[in-house]
Order: sequence, then structure tokens, then C-alpha cells
Amino acid sequence: MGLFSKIKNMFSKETEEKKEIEINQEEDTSMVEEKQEVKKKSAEEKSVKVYEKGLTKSRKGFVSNLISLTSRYSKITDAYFDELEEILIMADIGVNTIMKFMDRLRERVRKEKIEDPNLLKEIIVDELFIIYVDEEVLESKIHFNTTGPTILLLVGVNGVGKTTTIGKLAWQMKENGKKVLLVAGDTFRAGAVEQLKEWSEKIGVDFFGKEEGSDPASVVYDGIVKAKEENYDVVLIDTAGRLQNKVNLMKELEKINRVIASFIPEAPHETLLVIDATTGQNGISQAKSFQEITNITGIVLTKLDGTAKGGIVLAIKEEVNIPVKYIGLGEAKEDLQPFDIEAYIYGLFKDMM
Ligand SMILES: Nc1nc2c(ncn2[C@@H]2O[C@H](COP(=O)(O)OP(=O)(O)O)[C@@H](O)[C@H]2O)c(=O)[nH]1
Ligand SMILES: [Mg+2]
Repeated sequence: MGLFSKIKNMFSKETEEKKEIEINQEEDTSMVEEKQEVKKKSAEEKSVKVYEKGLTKSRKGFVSNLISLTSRYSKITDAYFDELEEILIMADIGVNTIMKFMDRLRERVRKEKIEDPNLLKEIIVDELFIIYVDEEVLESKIHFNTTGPTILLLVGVNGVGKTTTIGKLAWQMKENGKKVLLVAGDTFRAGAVEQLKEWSEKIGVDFFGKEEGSDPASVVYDGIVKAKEENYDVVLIDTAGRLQNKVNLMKELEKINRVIASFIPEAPHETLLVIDATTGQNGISQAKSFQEITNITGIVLTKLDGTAKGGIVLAIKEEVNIPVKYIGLGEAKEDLQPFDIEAYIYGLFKDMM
């Protein structure tokens, strides 16, 4: 079964209701198991709902174009393919991905002798998924340190959502029982220290910072001393993102990394690059630049709720090949989701199914 039908079944209401009825008729032991299964499903469903809502703009732009394309053509022609390509380009999927995708699609149409554009909708979803997964397992989980504090460094240019993401991550981790410390390594931008402090108060986790203009590496140093002495599980470090001065930024990040490694050689355990999805291809070039200056282990794609260019997830995979670990779908503390390609594709294509 293709992904299209799989997720269609997985999340369709009918199946859920049918399941409920079946459970009511079941006997004791299997009933408990089934109930747990349903519980797990409802958590999945909740995350799917967040994706669905957060991707509304992308879906409206992208999928409604696809639907209209399908209704305008009764047969698959060259003109149809051209228009399809255009729609994908507008969704910011990335030129290389699109070329690969179009080749595969044309090949399937030829081989399977498909003439009806309606039949192609499913194949489009499946092929986009296949391209993303591409036989590789992109690890989307955070690597936690089991022998001491886990150090997470957040990098990215100004305004992409680093501080907000730290707040959201910290909240999630606190909810999961972790003792979390926020470290204000962005001492450059006016108000940045205060903004992080406000987040720490809002969600009820601890904060360490110094006054604006301090040396970020020294803030990180003292922050990690505190984290080790007071047994924190996770340290989230905010940084300044002055990409216009690449050499300085590189030096600053190198210095921060050296300080961190002097305490815990294998740390930072993750360096997460934050990208603003609304900036489209610009975000991709930021990723490439940051990749040159430091070792990025994952991407947080923010503001997906504010853009019709949800296809950027696929472009990131194709052009920088760093796993997207989280996506931001709003400004509140709950609006960060671990990246899940199936929920994402469902959120994007729901109206087509
Ligand atoms: N709609 C939306 N806004 C976001 C998201 N993430 C961050 N923001 C907003 O983007 C702006 C800049 O965020 P900030 O964390 O200060 O960025 P920083 O300069 O990288 O630290 C703030 O107004 C945030 O509320 C998101 O996922 N969705
Ligand atoms: Mg900030």
C-alpha cells in the first residue's frame, strides 16, 4: 500500500469509529490492548491536527492549485506536466527535487500507461514522500547525553525564531520531567537576554545570563559550570546570528564550541539551525552558509504556519541534507512539533485525499 492510502486510512474518521464499535464488542484482555492502541492513536491524531492546522496556508495555495489542475485536464499532456512543474516551483520545493520528481513521474505515467490526471494525485504524494525518504533514514530525534547534561546550541540569523524555539523546547522538555537551564548566549542583540529570561519565567525553567554586550563564550562557560554543579539535564544555549559578518560569527561559534567541549568533549550534543520557512530559498542559502561555518546536526523550521511554501521541507532535504528535527507552527509554547514526514505530508495533501 502506498503512503497516500496508508495515511488516508490511518487518520480517516470512519476507521476510528469502526474501531470503537469493534472494541465495544471485544472481550476483557484484548479490550485493554485495543484501548491502549486507541490512546496512542489519539496522541498521533492530535499531532496530526496541529500539522493540519499549521499547514493550512501551504495546503490552500499548493493543493488547491493541484486540484484545479486535475479538474482542468481530462488527459495527461505535456501542458499538464508543465503546469504541474510550475505549481511545485511556487511551493518552494526546490529545483533539483522537482526535476528528479518530474522525471520519476513521467516514467511512471509512461510505464503504467496512466492517462487520467485523477489517478496521478496519489502517485504525486507517494513520489514526493519517496524522494524525501530516499532510502536513507534521516534521524529526527534529539541525541540526549545519558551521563551528564545534554547541551543544545541554537544558531541562525536574527529573527528566525531561535529564542522562541528555545522557549518551546524548554517547555516540552520540562513537561517530560527534565531539569532545564536556558543560557543567554545572544548578548549582541538589544533585548535578547531579557527576552530569553521572560520565556524562562513564563514556562517555569531556570535561566542564566549576563548583561548585554558580555562575551558570549564567558556566559556559556559560567552557564555550564552552573549546569554541572546543579545537575541540570538539558542546557539550551541561545546565540546571536550575525551572518553578514561570517568570519566573526565563525570565530564566535568556534569559541563557544571550545568552551563547551572543555567540559564535555562530545558536546554540544546537537547544534540546531533555525530557519524561517517564510524566507523560502533564502533560508536554504542560510543553511548552506551555516553548514560551512559550524557542524549543524539538525534544522528547526519555524513559521510554517505563516507561509504557503510548505514545500521547503523537501528542498532542505535535497539541497542541504540535514534532518529537519522540529517544525514551528505558531508563536505559543505548544506550537513546536517533532518533525514527522507522514503527518507533514498528510497536513499538506489532506484536501486531495
Ligand atoms: N507564526 C510564527 N511565529 C514565530 C514562530 N517562531 C517564532 N516566531 C516569531 O518570530 C519572531 C522572532 O522570533 P525570535 O525567537 O525572537 O527570533 P530570534 O531572533 O532568532 O531569536 C517572534 O515574533 C516570534 O514570536 C513560528 O513557528 N510561527
Ligand atoms: Mg533571539
